[in-house]
Amino acid sequence: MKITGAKVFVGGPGKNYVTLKIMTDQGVYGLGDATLNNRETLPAAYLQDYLIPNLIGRDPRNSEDIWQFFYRGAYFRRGPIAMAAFGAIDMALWDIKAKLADMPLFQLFGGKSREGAMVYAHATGSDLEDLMDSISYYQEQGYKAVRVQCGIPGMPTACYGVSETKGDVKNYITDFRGIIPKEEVWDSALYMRYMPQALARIRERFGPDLHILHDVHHRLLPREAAEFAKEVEPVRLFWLEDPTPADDQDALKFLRQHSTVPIAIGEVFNSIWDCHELIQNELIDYIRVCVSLAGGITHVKRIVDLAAMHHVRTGFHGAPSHSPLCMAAQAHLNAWAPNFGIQEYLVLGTPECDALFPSDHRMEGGMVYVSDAPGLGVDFDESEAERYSYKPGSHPVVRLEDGTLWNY
Ligand code: KDG
Ligand code: MG
Repeated sequence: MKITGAKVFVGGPGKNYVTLKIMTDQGVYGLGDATLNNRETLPAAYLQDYLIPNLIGRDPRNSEDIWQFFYRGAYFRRGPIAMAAFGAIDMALWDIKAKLADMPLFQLFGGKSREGAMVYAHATGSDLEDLMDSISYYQEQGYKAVRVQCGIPGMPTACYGVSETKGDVKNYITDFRGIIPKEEVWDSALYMRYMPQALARIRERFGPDLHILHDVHHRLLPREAAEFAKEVEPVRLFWLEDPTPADDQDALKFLRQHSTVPIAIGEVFNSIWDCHELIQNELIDYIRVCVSLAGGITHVKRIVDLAAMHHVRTGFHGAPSHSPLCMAAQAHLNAWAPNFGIQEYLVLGTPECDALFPSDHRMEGGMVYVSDAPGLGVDFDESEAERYSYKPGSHPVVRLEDGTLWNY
């Protein structure tokens, strides 16, 4: 069996999904996602210029050897662009393998450990009242877990994960006005004064059963993060995400000495080498990598297995930029993983998105139920894809009031 060709598409409804399709001489094809939010053209170019020419003629069933060939062959290891490109190939090869076996992908990992996998939604508000309405909305939809982010009185510009005006549901992660980023201003002292009591009021209003998550988005210093984590302990958060910049792993040691709040980290990681110490030293509770940016199923499964040995559970990244292909690969891992924790889930199912990526993965009552179709269980409609093209976008850049550059 041989790979005969591969194509890359960039675009989607309000997103720049990077979709890879690998074709074989037996008519079976595989699909993968290489979307690197706001840098989408780069994994696409890596695939087109270097990886696809090296795929032609290879046996697609040898996904491990192909992964090693690209990873070791690049010489310059890791990094989000390369790992996203390797990840898309790997995802597509697992899709092919499962289609050949005529099985849904989770069967190749060891079958199902659960029927439904709990997901969390993003509740957001320009202020606390607005956020409370948003939480109620998701609760009414059946969600058992919500991430809560709100505007902070006196903060010079919008905080991470919130819109500037009441009820506005704009996509606050990508600004499609161009590649020159918007600049926001952040004040850690205001945040630390306001947010703990806001979280306490949310717990009071919604009672003990709702799973409440909160994302600090790398904005606090280690000492501040420890103080914040200690203060929010009575809220009993499901998790506190990215309390400090994730690249300083020692910061977590200090936080751990001061608080028992569950910690989730890893959406910016792209390899096991970024998180093995955090996992082995049991400094985190949830690992947030995603299949598309961390080298695909082959590599992420290694992270999941290491995490399982250290009581660290999964909480895969699933921001709005993740395509239904990445979310499907994660749905299969979530169905299998003995150490599944939760899945971030932003509503993908617009009619346009469903037309581009038809599938019967199902979300109901705050749980995702994985498809039983062979492979990833998601298709890609190339004629629909012709409607879309790349749109330049950017993340905001954050500064302190005196102009010092800070972490988005
Ligand atoms: O592209 C960046 C986003 O994926 C990130 O800001 C989203 O923090 C995020 C989350 O938890 O989904
Ligand atoms: Mg996050």
